[in-house]
Amino acid sequence: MLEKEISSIRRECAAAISEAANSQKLGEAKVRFLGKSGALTLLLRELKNVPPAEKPAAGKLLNDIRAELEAAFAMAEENLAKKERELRIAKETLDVTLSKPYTEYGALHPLSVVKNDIINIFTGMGFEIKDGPEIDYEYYNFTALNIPADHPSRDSADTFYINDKILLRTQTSAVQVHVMETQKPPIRIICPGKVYRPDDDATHSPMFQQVEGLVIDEHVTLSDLTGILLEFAKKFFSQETKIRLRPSFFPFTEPSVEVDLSCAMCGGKGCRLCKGTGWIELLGAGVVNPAVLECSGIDSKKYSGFAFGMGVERATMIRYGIPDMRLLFDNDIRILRQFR
Ligand code: 2NM
Repeated sequence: MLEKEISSIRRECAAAISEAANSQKLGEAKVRFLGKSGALTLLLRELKNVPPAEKPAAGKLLNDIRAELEAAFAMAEENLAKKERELRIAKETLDVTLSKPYTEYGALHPLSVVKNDIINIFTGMGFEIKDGPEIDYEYYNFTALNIPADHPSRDSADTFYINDKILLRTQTSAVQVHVMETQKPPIRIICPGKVYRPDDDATHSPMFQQVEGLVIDEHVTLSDLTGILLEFAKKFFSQETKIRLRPSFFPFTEPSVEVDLSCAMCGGKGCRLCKGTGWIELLGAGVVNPAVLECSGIDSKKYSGFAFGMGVERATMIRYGIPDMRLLFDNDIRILRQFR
């Protein structure tokens, strides 16, 4: 009796499996035979009506057929899944010759381009990049640079103070003091970075970027400075660029100079960019004041140095003829697109 039912379930199940055209149909068939109220489950419930003597054999028979059916379903599931996967792959096509959807490319901000250019020119001449804290002691920003206690640049109208002794650096030369304190000459470094001053108009921003350079070794002179800056000017603007040094004053250099570049836009004839003079001021520089060297423990009888500083925003405005610094910080997409 039991054997007959089992063999008919086995037959029906085999038929159902071979008829199942897809995974879903197969799943439904599995429920019909092995589910909570499936044919085999119902048969298992009949076990309680079997005479005790026949129970062990009947139980084994039912367990065997259950295992057999489960295995049959598992194999069929695997076969169907494989067939369906192959079918899907065969149907899928990828036309690699189709043009892709329009992509808007990003680009470096002009300030980053210019800063990188400046850095690359100087590292190409053997300068090392150094950075330091944007919040620093007034000692590093002023005192160690020979800037007197009553100097106007120390006023709270020209410097952001955190407290009496701590401020937002106004120049990256503060970093150079840290280097001079801890490193023996020869020193050949540039210090790119953000600096802060309470100015805000078409040519000043409360945050701007500087690149300052410092070379200290034996027998370093103003001629070395001139040569390095001429080379920089040619690489940054064009091979035709000339430089001009005018006397100036900084507490940290002696002598001090302002460095002008011949106007690349008009070739020196005079135009809007150079305001008719043929020259554009880009840098401050000079021979490092011996007092600055001594203050950081460098023997000024043995060593001398030169230093220079320039604003990245100003260099960017000059290179691209940008009339207002705020255009570089507004991030108006119509401006930025022009630098892609
Ligand atoms: C400038 C102009 C002139 C300068 C001086 C030093 C140091 F640390 F050696 F004293 N660093 N940078 C310097 C000199 C910076 O920027 C307009």
